[in-house]
Amino acid sequence: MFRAQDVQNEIDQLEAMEIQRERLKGSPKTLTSARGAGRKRPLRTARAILVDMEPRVIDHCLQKKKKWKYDPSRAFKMEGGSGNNWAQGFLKHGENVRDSVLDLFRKEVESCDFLDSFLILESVAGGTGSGLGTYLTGELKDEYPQVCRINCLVWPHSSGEVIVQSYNTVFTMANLQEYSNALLCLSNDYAHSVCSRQEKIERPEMDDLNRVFTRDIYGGLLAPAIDSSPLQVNRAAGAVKFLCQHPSYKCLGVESAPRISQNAISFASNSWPALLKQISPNKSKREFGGVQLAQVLTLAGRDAQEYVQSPQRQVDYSSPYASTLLRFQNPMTAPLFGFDRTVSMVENSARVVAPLDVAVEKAHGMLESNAYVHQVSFFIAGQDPASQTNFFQKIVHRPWNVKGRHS
Ligand SMILES: Nc1nc2c(ncn2[C@@H]2O[C@H](COP(=O)(O)OP(=O)(O)OP(=O)(O)O)[C@@H](O)[C@H]2O)c(=O)[nH]1
Ligand SMILES: [Mg+2]
Repeated sequence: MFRAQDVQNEIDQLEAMEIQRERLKGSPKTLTSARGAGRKRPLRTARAILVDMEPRVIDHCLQKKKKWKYDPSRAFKMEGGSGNNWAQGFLKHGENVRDSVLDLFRKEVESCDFLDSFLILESVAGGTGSGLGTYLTGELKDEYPQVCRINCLVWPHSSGEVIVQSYNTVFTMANLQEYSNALLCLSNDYAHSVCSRQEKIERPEMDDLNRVFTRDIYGGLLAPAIDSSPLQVNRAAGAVKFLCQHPSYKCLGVESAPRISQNAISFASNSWPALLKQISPNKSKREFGGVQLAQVLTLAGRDAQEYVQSPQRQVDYSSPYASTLLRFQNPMTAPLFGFDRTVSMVENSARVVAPLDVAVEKAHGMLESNAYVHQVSFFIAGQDPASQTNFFQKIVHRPWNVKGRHS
């Protein structure tokens, strides 16, 4: 499954930068203050639950201990994986592991002072993230109906990494439409192009793509921000409530600025209008077409509040296409990712339509030629062949009259 540790890594980096800044200022809070000098801070534990149907990735995550660690008692792993088979993840592993995994959730939830939402990280191409991730999201909906579920879905490269990725993608999207509050679609193709074109990385690796996603997710949804409207949308669940007001429209896309190479950070000087221009809704409309329903823009930087509240801002930024909510980070918060100013935009728009259209069409093509149908049929054995086909039809057709949506 998609590696949640990268989100935490990024948060650590932010904290390290803040410590460095405090250190330069000579603040008594720093680690090198007279009392704390030379002392090692205890490792923090991620508030996360790791689930996989094969041990490799989880073992790797548990071994990694830098400034923080995962709690092994919050990890659930099995042997064998799901063989890129959505049905195996959903129909077989789902029921088998349900009680054990929900027990881990219960323990974690009980240890929370405040529970905003579940952030579920999964890829949609393999069998575990897509199938089991979908099943567990449905169970979380039943167990914790009041808690917002945000699924961060990593879409595979369109060149095709997994032969049945179109099935897996369509099944996941169709079911999560019902189980989730928001589907944040993160495309490996897009992250790859950000890394190679904008960040000038010659051969982007998974870690590079994950860094792009982490920044988007953190900057757009997780970093606490203040909203000057009466809505007070300062946390992820609030932002989702604003973005996904209609239950049929849950697909979100995300964009951040600046996107420049690591080496250029110290030379970068970005004004708010310049940053906003980089993620301008006009550009988004031009590129993705269709309707944009809502946007949450988060500005992070010491003068973000002044800018958001300045009359000049109205001129610099306005979206004729979507209801827009502007948020800003507390001026005392460290700037994000080493930049003095960053802007992140999460939007409910037609972004997902084109890639989803491709996935639906490919899945239909495969279905028509009966390709890999046996994978799913096997798990619904005992039903007559007609109902097995119905199972496909129901899922493939269900909510995704894609071309009719958003446009
Ligand atoms: N961006 C990114 N994509 C990843 C990462 N790990 C896997 N993927 C993508 O996820 C897809 C493969 O899915 P996996 O997550 O490996 O599969 P799984 O959910 O473990 O399912 P099974 O292997 O069938 O048990 C491919 O499209 C990969 O490119 C990651 O760390 N970052
Ligand atoms: Mg796997």
